[in-house]
Amino acid sequence: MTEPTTVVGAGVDRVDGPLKVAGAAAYPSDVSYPGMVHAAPVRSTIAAGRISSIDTTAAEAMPGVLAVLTHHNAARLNRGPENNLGPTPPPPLQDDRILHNGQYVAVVVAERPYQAAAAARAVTVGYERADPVLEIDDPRGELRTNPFDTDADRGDVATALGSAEVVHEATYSTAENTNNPLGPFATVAAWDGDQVTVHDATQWTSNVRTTVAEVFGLPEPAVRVYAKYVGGGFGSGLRVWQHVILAVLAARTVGRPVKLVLSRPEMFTGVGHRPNTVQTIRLGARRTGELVAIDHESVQTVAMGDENMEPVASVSGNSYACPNVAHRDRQRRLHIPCPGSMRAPGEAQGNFALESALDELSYRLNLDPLTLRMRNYADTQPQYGLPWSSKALRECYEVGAERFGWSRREPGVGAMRDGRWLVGYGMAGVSYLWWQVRCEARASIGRDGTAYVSSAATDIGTGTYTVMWQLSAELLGLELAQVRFDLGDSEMPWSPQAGGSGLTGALGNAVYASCRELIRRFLDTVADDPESPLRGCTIDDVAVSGGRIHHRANPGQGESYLAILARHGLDELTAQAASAPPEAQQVGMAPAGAFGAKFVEVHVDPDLGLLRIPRVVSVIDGGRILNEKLARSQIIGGIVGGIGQALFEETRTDARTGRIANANLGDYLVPVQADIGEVDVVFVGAPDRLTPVGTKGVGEVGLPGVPAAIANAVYHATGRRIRSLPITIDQLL
Ligand code: MCN
Ligand code: MOS
Repeated sequence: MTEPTTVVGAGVDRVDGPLKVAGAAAYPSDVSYPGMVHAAPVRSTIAAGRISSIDTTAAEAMPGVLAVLTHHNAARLNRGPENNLGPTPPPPLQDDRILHNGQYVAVVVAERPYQAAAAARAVTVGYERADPVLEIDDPRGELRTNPFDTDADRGDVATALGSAEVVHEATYSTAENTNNPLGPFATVAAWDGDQVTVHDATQWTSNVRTTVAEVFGLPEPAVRVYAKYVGGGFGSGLRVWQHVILAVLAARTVGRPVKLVLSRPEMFTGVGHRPNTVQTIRLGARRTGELVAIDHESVQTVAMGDENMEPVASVSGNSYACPNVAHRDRQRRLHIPCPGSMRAPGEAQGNFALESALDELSYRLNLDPLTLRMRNYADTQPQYGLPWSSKALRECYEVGAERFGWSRREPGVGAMRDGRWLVGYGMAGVSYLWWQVRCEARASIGRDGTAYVSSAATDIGTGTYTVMWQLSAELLGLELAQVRFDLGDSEMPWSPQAGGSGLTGALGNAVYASCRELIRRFLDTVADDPESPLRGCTIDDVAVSGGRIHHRANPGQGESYLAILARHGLDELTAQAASAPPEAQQVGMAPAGAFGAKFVEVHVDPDLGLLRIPRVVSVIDGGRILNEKLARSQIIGGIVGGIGQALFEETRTDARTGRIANANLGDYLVPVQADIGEVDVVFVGAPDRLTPVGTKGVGEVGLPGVPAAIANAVYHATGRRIRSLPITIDQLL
């Protein structure tokens, strides 16, 4: 339909950049209403047991305090709906049970934020303590088998392992990590009769609407949710957490708009985290390197009374051509805040185990780690045997090896040095899962010559506004300046979450569908118009450029959108359409997510245990890239997150009280600028064949593989195999 233009693909600057730099983009915590008051939660200081008493009289008497809600006086609420990420967290303040340290036990509403915070500290809670279950291997915690229904078994793993020429078995573990988006999560709720408006730091406005409606027993149209700008989420904004419900409840109770902003410590207990894992992998191989069996079992942690969807071991099902594969996930219920998605959920942990195990196998076989991956390359999707909708992982490996200088790698452990530093080269591959769901968009063109395209989607810092603006311009044959793309309002056409690296695909295809539908509406308008050079044309006969629809074969024969509107006395034409994820079996292809090859150089000071990462090369097949500049930022962010997971991030829970001991950015370490060396990001591959726009997601694929490549490089440098993340100084001394 459209001629390719330079609009898409180009490194267009963020359309929301100037607003953000100038402080003019209103994040949910910036939103204000006349008469607005403030809420502050009170959190449990024990991990398990019951509330035996709760005294709010002192708090209620404090200046500015309007209400203190506890399980005694809070309204009974419904639990929100299930969706493709699992159930909604249970509503807060419904009974006296304590299931984790940091659980909300009350919420204070006051005129000023500091008054609410002070009064929250004056609420006195008495507890009846029980012994908390806090360790992943504590048999008192229920061990859930196949909790996601993703366990799979192909071939005969036991027999293949029994007869394999080489078997490698090891256990790997990853620490609990906490999402720390820069923007604190905030909810502003304003009721007007039986209608409520909610501004929320969410990755999914449509879901907040459905959930608030269900929890408060409202019809969906009574709820409107805005998330125009979100200060990051990295998965923590996928669910409707309890503070959102607290804010809406508080606003209804006091009859005033309420703002609730989480503090950083509250972020550690209230908006999810990446669960820790213990994983056992067994690989069977021929001496020549061909894998004959993979067995992967993962145990992860989950909360009491809540769920988290996070398949970890399934990475082993789709990554390599291996006839006998079994993978199993297990979840241990503990008295901890509920985990949730954190950038590359499941994959971040599973890939570390699998790609570390392969590296170990390569040394056993005396094979180059890259050669081992190539030897087991999955040309077709290994579980279903279908051809991939696109896969340029081989090219990722080749281009990455070339740019990194992998051929300069001395195979021996400890063989490379730079002065007193030991030098190590490590690599890992990533085969990211595909995720796409239905999405809707609306497009219109009016008499001012501007196209307006919208969807309820969110831009959590990724660049959704910008790439959809570009795509709309291309699909309608307009300049960027003639287009407006808007999002972040649940009244707009329904959108799925910015999650699973799937929004660009889902929304891009919805924008494609709605723009095509809009062009059809223009063609319908002139179908019998004797004055129109487009009369009788179908969508397949035409192309668009320069604000005109014209014959594909003869660009001179056509007319502008404006001419059509004017001649027919129309103010505008509008079309709404949806994308639908294709059925793999129907299209005869296995839907492919992004692929990546990660190469890392480490320097280790053997006397001091210092570990430096001077270089990372990341080559990504993301299908068609809509904006190289933004997509590169995504991969760089993923690399930084991967370095965080590998070297720094670890949420520490006190074994007695279940209190998170490092719930602040002073004690919870994340990488800083000085920890990041040279970062080289390259995109390879071709548009994916599954959808018209041809994109694959890149929001997460940058992260997995980095921790394994680092651990593998550390082994190459030092001969120490670190099987637990994060890698700390003491492990290197
Ligand atoms: N993009 C592109 N071409 C493609 C695919 C993507 O140019 N073929 C660019 C676009 O700028 C797009 C961005 O990459 O906006 C991410 O697109 P996509 O991979 O589809 O991911 P989503 O839009 O679904 O965003 C969510 C994803 C996830 S799941 C997490 S976790 C994550 C991530 O994005 N959280 C982020 N990246 C983040 N980046 C920021 N700044 N903040 C977060 O919280
Ligand atoms: Mo991403 S962790 O799926 O929001």
